[in-house]
Amino acid sequence: MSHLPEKPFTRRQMLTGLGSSLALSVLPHGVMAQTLQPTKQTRPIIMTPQAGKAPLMEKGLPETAVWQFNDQVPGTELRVRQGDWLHARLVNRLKQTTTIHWHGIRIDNKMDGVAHLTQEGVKPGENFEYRFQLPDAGTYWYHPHDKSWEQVARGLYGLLIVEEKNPPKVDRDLAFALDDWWLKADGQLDEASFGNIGEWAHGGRTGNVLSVNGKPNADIFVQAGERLRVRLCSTANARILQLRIQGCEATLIALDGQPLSVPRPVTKDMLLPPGARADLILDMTQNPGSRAVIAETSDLRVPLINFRYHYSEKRQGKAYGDVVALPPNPLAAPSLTPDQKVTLDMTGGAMGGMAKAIYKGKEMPIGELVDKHKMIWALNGVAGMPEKPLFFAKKGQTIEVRMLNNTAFPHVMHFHGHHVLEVKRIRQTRKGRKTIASRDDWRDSVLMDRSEEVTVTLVADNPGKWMLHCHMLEHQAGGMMTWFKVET
Ligand SMILES: [Cu+2]
Repeated sequence: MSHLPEKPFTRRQMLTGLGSSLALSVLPHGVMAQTLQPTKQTRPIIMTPQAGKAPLMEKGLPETAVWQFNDQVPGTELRVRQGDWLHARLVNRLKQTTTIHWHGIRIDNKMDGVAHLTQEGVKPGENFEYRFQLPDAGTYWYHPHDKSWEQVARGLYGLLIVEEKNPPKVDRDLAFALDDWWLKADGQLDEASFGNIGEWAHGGRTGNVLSVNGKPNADIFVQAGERLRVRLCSTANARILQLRIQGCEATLIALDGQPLSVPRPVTKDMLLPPGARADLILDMTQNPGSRAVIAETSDLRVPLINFRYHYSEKRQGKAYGDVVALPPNPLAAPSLTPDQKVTLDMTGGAMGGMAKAIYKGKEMPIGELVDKHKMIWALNGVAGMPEKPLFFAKKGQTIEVRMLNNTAFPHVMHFHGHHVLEVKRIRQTRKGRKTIASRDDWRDSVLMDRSEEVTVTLVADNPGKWMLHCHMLEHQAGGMMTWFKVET
């Protein structure tokens, strides 16, 4: 297997080469996506994916040819109230089939937007009506689930915010889609890297340029003493973002849309894998004139969100008290004695030693899998969608899923239509296998390091056919996917 190709440029190199400087860039205020508030919605929101251009790089540099919803990256930021219905009409102006998947929503199965499982891909020029209720408050997103390794990487995604009936008191509520792009020196997508099997077999297609709501970074002016709610969503197709927050007090209040039972102060770098979300309360505790930042620290090492404290006086008025937990969403608690226990054995990839797997019902050696079918990963020995689901559940059953990462790479396992509770995590250390304390956090996207074993439980209470796959989109395309069925 070939090694990962070198990325041609870091953004700093690219900017230096083009005579610009990151340090000089100041974005105008107001970098937020367009917002629609369909609370009393009678007509559908029109969602149009099509080719266009987006200003992903610094001002004055060329725009990037992308695919985008409603002429912007990210697409229209949708804000609805918990319990409301959303009616969206997909109008496909791409040259290939597409869908919209509403990531993290415990949705009516017919509306889940998974091509070939819950609907057929919508053909070019055709429409599809999505109409569903939002049972949980929180931070979610939408993206195609049809050739998503290409469509999401080209810019098709947007944020979906479901507001609490009584949201916590903050001065501002800001949402950011954080993305990772692989651009050439001319600012255009490196098209040759799409479908590169070397990327698929390693950590997925990670890029050389990051974006915040479709811009190189965000500049937010704040007043000392302000309290912000900041929603972060990783729309990267493979990069695990490592985020460092400095210059303010950060408290984590929700993950993947679901409130933490006890908010946690953020004291070290936070990992945000593809598809995951984190809701934070940021208390701007520094003095006027200071700065705070949310920066990426994995390898690109760039500031993503800059908070610039005004020189004015501290915010007057009543000080905020301790950060309190958000009201929980109506999720059923799993039984301590599961009705079924299933195992998910993850194999394949570079340095994984997978010799063979079943593909479309036929066992074949790794050479044939890779060369003929671009399959390089397997779940329980099957590459690609298996004919039979991982499990059948009767509605309301508690299912325990023990996931074994027998590969040399991290993965982020995404459950559709349900959220899961981690009950056990075993990590491979130099001293042997070590059990890590599990938090009682609900997740729809579970990050697993190489060689880790993670056991989760879920209440299978949402009838239908649901996908379970790695959200590193090249891993999914390269075989890491399965499904489960919940009966009515
Ligand atoms: Cu993966």
